[in-house]
Amino acid sequence: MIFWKKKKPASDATSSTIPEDSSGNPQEQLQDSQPLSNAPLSDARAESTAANVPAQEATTTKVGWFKRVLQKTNDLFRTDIRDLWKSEGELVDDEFLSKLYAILIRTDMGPNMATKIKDSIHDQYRARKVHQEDVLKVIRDRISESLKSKGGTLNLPDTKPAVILVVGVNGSGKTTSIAKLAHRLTNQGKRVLLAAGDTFRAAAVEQLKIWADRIGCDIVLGDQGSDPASVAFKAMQRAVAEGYDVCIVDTAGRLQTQGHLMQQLEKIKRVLQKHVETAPHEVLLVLDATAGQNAISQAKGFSEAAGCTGIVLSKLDGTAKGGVIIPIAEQFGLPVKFVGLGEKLPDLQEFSPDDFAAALFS
Ligand SMILES: Nc1nc2c(ncn2[C@@H]2O[C@H](COP(=O)(O)OP(=O)(O)O)[C@@H](O)[C@H]2O)c(=O)[nH]1
Ligand SMILES: [Mg+2]
Repeated sequence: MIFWKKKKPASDATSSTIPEDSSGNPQEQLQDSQPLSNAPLSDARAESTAANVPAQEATTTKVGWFKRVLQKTNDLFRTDIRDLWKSEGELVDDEFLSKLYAILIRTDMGPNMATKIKDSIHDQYRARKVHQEDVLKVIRDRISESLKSKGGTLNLPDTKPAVILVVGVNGSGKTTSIAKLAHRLTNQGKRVLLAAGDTFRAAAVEQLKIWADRIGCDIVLGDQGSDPASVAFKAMQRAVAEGYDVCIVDTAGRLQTQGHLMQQLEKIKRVLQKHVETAPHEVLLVLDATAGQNAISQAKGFSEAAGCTGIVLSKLDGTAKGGVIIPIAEQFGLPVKFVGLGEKLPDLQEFSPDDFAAALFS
């Protein structure tokens, strides 16, 4: 077991893009580490200088931010919807309604929501001429209304440490989301301790360690192949002893069908509870927005088995089907707490139904 203690403050990170570690050979490890070869991690210099207040975030509104990353969906939607109007006002008949329905479905919002919207337009405008702005307003209103209770912020206790367990399938964006979350909490003045509980791959531990260094937070590491529950144990011991505000535990990717891995998750939870009875306070399920609705639906059983309390929907920037958040919020019965909108540290936003609807359907 190695305790990784960040020595330099985050503002100093420009002097080194790669943290030294106990192996003494960080370069070699980097070459082995698949996730470390991507741009955001190799671009530490540029990012770490901007980490505290990213220029874009500081100068754009939340709607603007959503809009920028949901551009692909918004572009497609706007082109499609514009094509519905041959003249300024279009007659709302069966043909119009079925074309509108098809456009809505293409955003991946799912048949439930698309039907609700279609029915609203039918009820309000049937056999009358309708303007584009009127239809857009109905779409936005119905979505905002339906997602109203589906957003949510982190539910952390006042007592220290708050404990967040992060779960999901391989490659869904768990480790990156943890880094973004730790960055966010650190910027709010909280002392964050990370637990590198994905001990399957050395690269996974290394990946989180590099993020921790860049953020300027501490991390507890386990050796590759070691029991993730023992990493959780050490991390909790330290979080309690040293008064950390938040402890975030990374885990290896798993499927609900992998019984032994689900049991391992239970073991991790029990270990967390040994130190703090009420832990974990959040079990965040990270879902990949680009995975498609079916893949995401399959995670429903997982979320129930793992006792998830909220969703982080990652990679929303990478999809032209940004509407997918709607069926997810409907199906899972869990609040969408955050959305991932890119690979860099500031690319995590609290999910706001109104801002989302405004950005996507305007
Ligand atoms: N574009 C984009 N890429 C992301 C986002 N979140 C994660 N990724 C990328 O997805 C890949 C897998 O992420 P990782 O955090 O390692 O997944 P894990 O296996 O669940 O821990 C990495 O290349 C990340 O950079 C996001 O919000 N947007
Ligand atoms: Mg990972």
